Amino acid sequence: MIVGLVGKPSSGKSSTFKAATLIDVKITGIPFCTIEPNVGIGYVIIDCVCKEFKVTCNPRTGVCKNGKRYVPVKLIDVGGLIPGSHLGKGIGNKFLDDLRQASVLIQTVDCSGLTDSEGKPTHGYDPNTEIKFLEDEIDLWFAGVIKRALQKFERRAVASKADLVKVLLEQLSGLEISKSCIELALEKASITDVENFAKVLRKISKPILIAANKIDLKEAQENFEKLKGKYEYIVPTSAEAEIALKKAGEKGLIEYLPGNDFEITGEVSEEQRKALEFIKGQIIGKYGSTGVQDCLNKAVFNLLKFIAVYPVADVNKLSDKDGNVLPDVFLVPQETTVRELAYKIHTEIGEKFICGIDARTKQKLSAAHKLKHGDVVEIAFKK
Ligand SMILES: Nc1nc2c(ncn2[C@@H]2O[C@H](COP(=O)(O)OP(=O)(O)OP(=O)(O)O)[C@@H](O)[C@H]2O)c(=O)[nH]1
Ligand SMILES: [Mg+2]
Repeated sequence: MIVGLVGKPSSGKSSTFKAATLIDVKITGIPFCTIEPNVGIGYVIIDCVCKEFKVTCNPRTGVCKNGKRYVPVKLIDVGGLIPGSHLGKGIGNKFLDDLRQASVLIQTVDCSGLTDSEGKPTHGYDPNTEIKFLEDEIDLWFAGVIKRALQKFERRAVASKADLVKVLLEQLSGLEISKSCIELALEKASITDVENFAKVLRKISKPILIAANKIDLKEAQENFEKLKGKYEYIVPTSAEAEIALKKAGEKGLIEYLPGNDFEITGEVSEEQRKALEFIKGQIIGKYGSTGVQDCLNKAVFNLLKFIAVYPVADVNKLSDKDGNVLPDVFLVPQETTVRELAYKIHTEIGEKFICGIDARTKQKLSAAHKLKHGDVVEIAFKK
């Protein structure tokens, strides 16, 4: 599962990346600061089932704090996009290809309108323009990839729709697109209009969530009021505030669970207190949180509609074979079947699959049984 951060130069992609991963990447007000992509691990946070089962879990990856489980997701922060990027403008289109593996995109928007389409300082820039051109750039890049793929198979005879799906799946394998996404796109749009087909397929396979960033600025708050009803998935964010809170949390100055409010628990200077009070009053008080955590969670669970499941080796102990309780959480697409989960754990377990066992009911689950969010499952297989 990879989440891609996209946006125009100076919108705050690297700041959002740093806020989510705490990796100290280069951040400046100078456009095209990022050239080589940054890759790191962020977390989606879910209510862990350990509370319900009254056990203490031992996560192999991520952590569990007070029943909140931090499940790792890979984040990629790429260079800034400007109008014409797909044709090689700005720093070119190579880095667009860095997004091939992303399952969902978060567009950071400079909601303050204090930078233009190329990230240069200005006043009163309309963030709608940025949202629109960015989507167009991504769609045109997608269309380019699809066109190249189509050229390759034009020489082959495509007799039926099933053939077309097969060929598209094969040719677009580098784009992390599932068969069901291709089938759905073909139902909605004809392949003969490649640009329109690309738009439809991109929307289904790599949906975009908008992070209305720099919400700590007055201009951004004003613009956000005009934007919020217009887009289905839009979250106000302040990457800068999130970095400040995470840092203060690390130093023990505050008690902070990302995505929530915080409490001052340490010795803070007058300056620090003022900055923290500003974040509390102007951001958390108005929007509920700094928004960065919310973006990741919404991208994975609302846009992609993924679910979290817990594979275990023993439903009675809820553990793996070494006795670690609830060691893993897998993020999988909705409708994932028990057999598909088995294959995700290990190809061999998929091949030798007998049945699944539900930890709550201890009932057997068939290969085709569809998993639900929060399921804890053992896979029985031929040894
Ligand atoms: N006020 C405010 N400024 C921010 C916020 N996030 C980022 N910035 C500032 O915006 C500028 C650009 O931030 P970056 O994170 O480097 O932007 P980027 O999108 O990665 O830029 P490129 O790599 O050049 O494409 C820096 O001066 C940041 O300090 C925020 O939430 N609030
Ligand atoms: Mg950057």
